[in-house]
Amino acid sequence: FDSGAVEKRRESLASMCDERARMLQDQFNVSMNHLQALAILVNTFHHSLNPSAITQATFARYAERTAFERPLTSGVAYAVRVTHAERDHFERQQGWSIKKMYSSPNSQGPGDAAVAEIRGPADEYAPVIFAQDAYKNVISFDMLSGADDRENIIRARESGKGVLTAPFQLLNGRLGVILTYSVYKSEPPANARQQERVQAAIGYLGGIFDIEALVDKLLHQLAGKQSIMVNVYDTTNDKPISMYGSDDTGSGMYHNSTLNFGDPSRRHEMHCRFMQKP
Ligand code: WA2
Repeated sequence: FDSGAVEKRRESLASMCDERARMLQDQFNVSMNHLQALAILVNTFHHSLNPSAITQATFARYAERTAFERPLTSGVAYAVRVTHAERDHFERQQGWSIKKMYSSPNSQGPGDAAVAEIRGPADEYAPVIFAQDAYKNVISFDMLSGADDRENIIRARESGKGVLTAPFQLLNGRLGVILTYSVYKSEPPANARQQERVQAAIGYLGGIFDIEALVDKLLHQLAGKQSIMVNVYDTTNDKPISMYGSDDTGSGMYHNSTLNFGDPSRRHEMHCRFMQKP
């Protein structure tokens, strides 16, 4: 058949796919910037004031009213650093005790590895103290007790940058990725050593990205949504993890657009196909 027509079709698929990838990336970037601003807000009005000017109620209200600034997130949460020596005092002050995630011995969740790995008293904890209403069920849970959250927190405080988990099953059962910014007692210089950053860390602000629901909403806003099929993958490891879409099989042409979510240690791709044969 007509090779000119095939070429046209290929170009049209490429441009639609690139447009969607760029749009997703922009929305991700906007959300990420606002999470960084929220980390600064918590530092300024919680850690740097005595008494703190933030309560769960005011945090939840502010987060809800500024949610439009973080279009790909379904919520935000803030976890504070607590050493083992501070634990009793902290728990009495809060009126609740620090809980482990995925603590059921029979749970089949992604956290099982973490449960086996972290036994007995830890030397430090990262309990959530503030959360947007949709995630207030995570308040009091130690974010260092789940493998994905733990790795993200450790990378965030060492790097001083926004870092991203792979997609994993959240406590609410949904698939999500978490973007974390560390909060520091005093902002380390840009060239600070890793160890200085780790010592200065006092808390961790996380944005919860509900990729499935929010990418769908985003793509529906685009014309021609019916004509192409979109899949998003975390391709950091050998085995790609699906973040959005289903049934990425079928023959025929497909286009691969790269996505940059700002964390250099993770890779993402968008794959697009036409729904119909020409
Ligand atoms: N937030 C909500 N649900 C979750 C979750 C989480 N982490 N982990 C598993 N289910 C406070 O990076 C710091 C939020 C973690 C931030």
